[in-house]
Amino acid sequence: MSKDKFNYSDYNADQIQVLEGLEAVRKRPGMYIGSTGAKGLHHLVYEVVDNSIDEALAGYCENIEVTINPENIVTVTDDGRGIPISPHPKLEKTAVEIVMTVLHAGGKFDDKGYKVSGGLHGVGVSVVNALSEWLEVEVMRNNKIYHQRYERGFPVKDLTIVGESTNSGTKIKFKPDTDIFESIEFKYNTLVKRLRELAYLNKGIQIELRDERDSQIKKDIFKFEGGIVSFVKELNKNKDPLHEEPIYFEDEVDENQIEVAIQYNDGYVDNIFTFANNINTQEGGTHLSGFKSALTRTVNDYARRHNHLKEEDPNLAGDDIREGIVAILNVKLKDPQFEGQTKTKLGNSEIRGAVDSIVSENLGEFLEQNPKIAAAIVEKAIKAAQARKAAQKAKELTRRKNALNRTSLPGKLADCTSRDPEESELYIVEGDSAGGSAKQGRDRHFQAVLPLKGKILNVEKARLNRILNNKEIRSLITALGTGIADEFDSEKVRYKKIIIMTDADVDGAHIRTLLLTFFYRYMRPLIEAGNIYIAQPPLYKVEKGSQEHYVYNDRELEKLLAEIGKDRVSMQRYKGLGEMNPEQLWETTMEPENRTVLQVQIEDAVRADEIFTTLMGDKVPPRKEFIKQHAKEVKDIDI
Ligand code: 0RA
Repeated sequence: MSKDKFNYSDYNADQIQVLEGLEAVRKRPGMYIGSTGAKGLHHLVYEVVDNSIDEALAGYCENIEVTINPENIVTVTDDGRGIPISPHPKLEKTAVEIVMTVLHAGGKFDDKGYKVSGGLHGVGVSVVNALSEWLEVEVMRNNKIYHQRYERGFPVKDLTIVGESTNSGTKIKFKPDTDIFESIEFKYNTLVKRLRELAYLNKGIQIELRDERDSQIKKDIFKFEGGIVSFVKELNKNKDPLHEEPIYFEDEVDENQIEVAIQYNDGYVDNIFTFANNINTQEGGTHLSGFKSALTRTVNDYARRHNHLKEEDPNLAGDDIREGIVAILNVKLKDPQFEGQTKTKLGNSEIRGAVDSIVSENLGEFLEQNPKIAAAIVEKAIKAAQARKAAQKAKELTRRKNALNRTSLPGKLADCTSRDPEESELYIVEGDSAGGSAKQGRDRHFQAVLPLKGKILNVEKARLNRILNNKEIRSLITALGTGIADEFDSEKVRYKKIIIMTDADVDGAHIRTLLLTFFYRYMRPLIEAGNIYIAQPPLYKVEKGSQEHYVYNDRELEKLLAEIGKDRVSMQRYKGLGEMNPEQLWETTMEPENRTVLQVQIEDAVRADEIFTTLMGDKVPPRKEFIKQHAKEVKDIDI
C-alpha cells in the first residue's frame, strides 16, 4: 500500500466522521440545543458568545459585539486572538475549519485547557454552523484577514485571505436555517437578559448588543467593573439594604474559582442565585449546599462568640439566617458535572468543601471586622427565629393529622372523589358566588373547588407567622396537603393541577398576582414542576341566530365579527365568573376537552423576583414606573 493511498483513506475516514457529525446535529437538533423553538434559536447566539467569553477569560479579549442584522442574520465579533488558521497536521484542514465542522473540537486546540462554557450549551460552534443556512467566519490574525463560508455546515470553499489588518479577533456571521427552526425571529429582550447576565458574571468584559433590523437602531452596552457586586446591588435596587456595600470575596482552590457577593435587605425572602461556568444552576447543587452550610455555621459562631446568643439559646436555623439575603455565588470549574432534570444542578463533590471553607474563612473575617453590619445580620436572624417559633402553632393547624381522614380538610373545600393526585385538579376560585357555580358545574370525580373570600394576604410584606394567621392561606395549604416552610413537601400535593380562576378585571388580576406571589415564595417547586395553571374564562358570549360563540380575547372577537358580520348579533361581556351559570362555566372554562389553561412557568428567576418585588413590595415609585412601562400590555388583558 503506497503512502499516498494510506493518507487518502485516512482523510476520507475523517471526512466521513465530519459528515456524520453534522448530519446527526441536523437530524436531531434538540439533542444539541434543547429545542428548535425560540429557546434553541437563541442558544445559537449564546454558543458563539461563550467562545468569545472563554477567550476573554483566558485574558485575550475585552470586547464582544452582537448584532442582529436585517433578516435575522446575527454577527458576533470579538477582539480575541482569532481562531487559529494553521493547517492541522493530521486532518489536512485548517484549525478554523475543524472548529467549525467537528463536534466539540473547540478544546482540541486549547492550550489553556480550561473552558468555561459547558452544560446546557458548550456544544461547540460547529453545532451553530450545522444549523445555519449559511455561516461566514472572518479571522484577523498574523496581520491578515481570513474568510471562509459554509452552507448548512459544509465549507463551500477553502479559507482565503481577503485583506490585511493589524488587529486580531474573530467575526462569526450566520443565518439560522428556516428548515430547522420553527421561527428565526430573534427577540432583542431575550438576548439582553442573557448578555447582561454574562457581563455581570464576567467583570470587565464589554458586551454590546445591537438590533439593526429596523431603521431605528437599538443598542445596549453591558460592562460591569463591579461584576457580581453590581449584580447584587441591581437585585436590591427596589429594596432597603441592611448595609450599603455588598460583602464580596473571591478565591481559588485547585484551579476552581469561587466568588461570592452578599447584601442583606430588610425583607423576608431569600434570594440566592448560583452559577457554575456562567450557567444559572437553578436546581442548585454542591456549590449551593457548601455555601448554605458555611453561612449558617459562620453566623451562629459569630453570634455565640459575641453573646448575641446566650448559652441556653438554640442555634439559629439556616432559614432564619437567610431571611432577607440576596447573594450571588459564581463558580468556574475545570470539569463541571451538570445533573438534574434540566441539567442545572452542579454535581462536583469537591466544590462543596471548597465553597464551604472559602465562605467560612472570608465571611468570618468580614463579620469580625464589621461589627455593626454583623449585629444587623444577627439581630435580623434572631427576629426571624422568633417569628418562626410563633408560626409553629399556625403551621400545625395546616398539617392534616391523617392524610386519609378527610375531616381535617377545610370546610369550604369541595373535594373531588378521586384520591389520585395525577388526575385530580384543584380550582382556586375568587369569591363565594363563582365558587358556587364551579362547585355545581364541575366533574366531582376529579375536580375540587376551593373558594377564596376577598384578597389573600400579600406575602411579600409579612413574615410566616402573620401569613399563617390568614385563614384563606391556611385553608389553601391544608387543601393542598403539602405543609409549609420547613415542613413543605411537594410530593404530598393532593392535586397535580392547581388552577387559579379569577375574574377578568383588575381585582381578579390582583388576586391572581397575590396567589402567584405566594406560590413563588413558598411553594416554588410546584411552579417548577408545572403544577400551577391559570384558567382562561371567556370575555364575551356572542350569539347570532341559533349560534353561540364564546370568545376569549379581543383579537378573537374582531376575527369572529369579521367572519359572521356585525348585524343581528347579540353580545354579552362577562364581567365576572359569577355571571356564568354552572353549565356555562363548565363548558367554557372547566371541561378539559374545551378549556384552555395557561401553565405558569419561571422563565427567568431573576426577573420573576424583580416583578414580584416591584408589584408587591412597599416602594411606590418603581411600581408606578413598571405599570407605566407595561400599561399597554395591561390594557390588552383588561379592557
Ligand atoms: C481555539 C483555540 C484558540 C482560540 C479559539 C479557538 C477561539 C475561538 C473563538 C470563537 C469565537 N471567538 C474565538 N476566539 C478564539 C487559541 C488560539 C491561540 O492559541 O492563538
